[in-house]
Amino acid sequence: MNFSRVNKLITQANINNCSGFMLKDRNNIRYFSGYTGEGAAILSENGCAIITDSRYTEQAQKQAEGFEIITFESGKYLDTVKLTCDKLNIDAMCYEADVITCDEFNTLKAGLGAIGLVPTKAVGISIRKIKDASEIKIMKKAARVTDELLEMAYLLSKPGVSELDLVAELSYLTLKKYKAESAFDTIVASGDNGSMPHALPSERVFKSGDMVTLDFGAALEGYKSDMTRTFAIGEPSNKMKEIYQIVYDAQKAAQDALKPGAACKDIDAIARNYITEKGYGEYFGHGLGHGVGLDIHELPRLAPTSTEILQENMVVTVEPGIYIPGVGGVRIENTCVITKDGGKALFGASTDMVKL
Ligand SMILES: [Mn+2]
Repeated sequence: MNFSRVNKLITQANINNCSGFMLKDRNNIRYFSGYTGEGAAILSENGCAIITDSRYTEQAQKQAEGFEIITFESGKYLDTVKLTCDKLNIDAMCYEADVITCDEFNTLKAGLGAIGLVPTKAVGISIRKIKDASEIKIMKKAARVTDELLEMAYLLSKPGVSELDLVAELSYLTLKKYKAESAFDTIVASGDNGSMPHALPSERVFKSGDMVTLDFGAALEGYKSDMTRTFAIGEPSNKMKEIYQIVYDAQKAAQDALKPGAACKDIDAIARNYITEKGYGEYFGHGLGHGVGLDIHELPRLAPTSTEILQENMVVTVEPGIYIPGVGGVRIENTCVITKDGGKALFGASTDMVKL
């Protein structure tokens, strides 16, 4: 059991006048217990438990060291949760109001009788904002895999290859060569498809003169990396070169400004103001970046409305873009760790324009 993590969660329960915390979010359960399967986790000062069904009993016993593993029988889930709370002397517990459905809540409330339920939002993910040394180590490893996959993407991308071909090849290599998972559904957007920031990969084939946006990442032990590069097949148009240079400069300026104590909205503004000054503000609609970890989108957010301050050992993306319908788009993204000396990209890959 990772006592430091568990104690932080129990402290949050206490602040909410609760003696226990119930987790349903799988990445929260994973972070606090090590268990990666389905079920619920209940954490308290008097002990911690995983409640699951027989498909996962053995796995939970292996993964969740220090947790009591309780297998519920079909139809007995609520009874088992209630018995576990009684056993751990929990009279009120926090739950993740932003994770469970209304239906789950109503069922839980009806089944738990006098045990109080206190709604909380984003507690687990807030604790997860600051990464420890073991997390940063595995994220660096995932980033190196992503760097190598990018090199292979460059070798594979040529006229006649389709967006879906590239997605399929990268997916296979991720699993076969690196025993890793894809961090999320890979985005490949070529030519004028590039104007859609999250375009669905299609059967469109690359043509000479295209720019191709590739947004992807490898995950190891659940920890994700998030990279975007926009590269050229042959010689792109002058317009696309102009846009590339603006996004490149915006990305670099924002990344260079990362440091502990900086306001997330100010980092966003560095890139956004630059792109606006160059006349493309209306073509950059999304936030500049987001935290990354077990989830691909975590806290903090780098966006105009963010109220958060960067701290050492947060891991965030910096990913400005310009997207022009009928023309195409450019996005450049690095995942960066905040160190006391500033932000450091986890990737080795250059953000210079690559022409294949
Ligand atoms: Mn991203």
